[in-house]
Amino acid sequence: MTNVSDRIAKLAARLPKDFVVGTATSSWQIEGNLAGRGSSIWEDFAKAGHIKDGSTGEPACDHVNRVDEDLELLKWLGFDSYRFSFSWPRIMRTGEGALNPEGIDFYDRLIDGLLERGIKPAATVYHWDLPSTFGDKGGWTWEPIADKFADYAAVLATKFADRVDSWATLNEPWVSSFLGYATDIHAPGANDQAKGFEAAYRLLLGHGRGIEALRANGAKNTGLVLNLTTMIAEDEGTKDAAWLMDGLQNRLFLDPVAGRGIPADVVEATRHITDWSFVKESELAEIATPVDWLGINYYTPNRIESPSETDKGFIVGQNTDVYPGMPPVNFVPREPRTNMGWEIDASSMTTTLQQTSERLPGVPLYVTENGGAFKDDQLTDGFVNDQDRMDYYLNHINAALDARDGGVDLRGYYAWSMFDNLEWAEGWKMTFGIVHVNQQTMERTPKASARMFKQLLEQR
Ligand code: IFM
Repeated sequence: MTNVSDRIAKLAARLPKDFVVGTATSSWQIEGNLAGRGSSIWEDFAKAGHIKDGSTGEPACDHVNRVDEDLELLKWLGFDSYRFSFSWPRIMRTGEGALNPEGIDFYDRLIDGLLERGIKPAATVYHWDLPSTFGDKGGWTWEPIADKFADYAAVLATKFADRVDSWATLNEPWVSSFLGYATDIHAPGANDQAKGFEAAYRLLLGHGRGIEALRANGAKNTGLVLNLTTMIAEDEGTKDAAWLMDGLQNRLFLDPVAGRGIPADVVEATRHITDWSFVKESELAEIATPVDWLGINYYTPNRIESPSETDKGFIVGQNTDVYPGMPPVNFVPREPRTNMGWEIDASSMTTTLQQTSERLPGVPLYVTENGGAFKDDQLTDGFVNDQDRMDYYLNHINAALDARDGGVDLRGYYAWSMFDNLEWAEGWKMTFGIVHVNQQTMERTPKASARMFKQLLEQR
């Protein structure tokens, strides 16, 4: 293998100057300072014992208290943009009503600090930390939630639209609905397949109303972030299942946004689970409000084959639960895999980007998350030599540029994540950061992969 410096130089040579390179985080995963805000469904979920290592959200990466240090680190690394999310209960403790001045101050400091350092703030309105007050009422299955979300988006735009460069309404609504409502892998853990579909729909409606509210209050450059991927059928017998899985994860979100409504094959395949009576034509029109851009979070392809006597896939036990309506299949991720067990296949990212640009023609795309948790994350003698992660990034950024060279209107790429952080129900067990965070002292140490980004951005 050519050495890393040569690979960085080659990549830098093909990286367009106007191609945005950034890194991403989310509020619950890094902020901490729970006393400074209202409660979210993730604290409730943590208290109920659902987080593998007993993490609670406090101190996470203690980012609220260390924001200046973190901003300096971002500047040192040379990123063009930083993607972060607002914590809804930090803006309004109960999700509505009086603003929380401490929370507004924090995001003012973060956004101003980014701008002072020449880094574009890329904000996400909702990355999963729903106020507990709304969670108690049914969360994303509670009918008024889309309007509550639009009101919250309006508050954010009023306060920050003058300085935020780009806005995403939601991060990965598929995860919110099917991990949080169809199963109990994520908060709130409703474990009800029908609720999974209703939550997906109300999230989409929240997106449609949220984007209108953002724009009405001055926000520019507004979009949505979906976790999309390529479904690979390993045998003839799983071709239909792969298409349905594509429907459940990709088309269920892309089609309504593109104005094509809920995919008919998904409705048909899930009639025994839900009657879809919550869908209204007039609301589909709101969901189809054109977006300025679409973000794609890509990590791994979904490779499936017909079930056999021997379980081959690592998530066979839970396989179709997160895809309600799917026939039994085995997930068969190939080697190499990340610590999460996710197959590493950069070429599938190129395919996902090409496919999405065909499904949503004319809309600029961004890779808003991409990265991996790896075994070589360990801090040794003050250094983390995360060769696996560097290899992953070099291959995937090249794959993203392949899609761009092939005609996809891809405008940027964000590495997930800036920090080792709370990987939701996995707690600290899975670390995706390019910067190591010592869980006791909170000391930040840039890994080799962080230095790789610095070199890449300097050489571009
Ligand atoms: O950590 C998450 C992030 O919050 C959303 N996208 C996937 C990442 C890795 O699982």
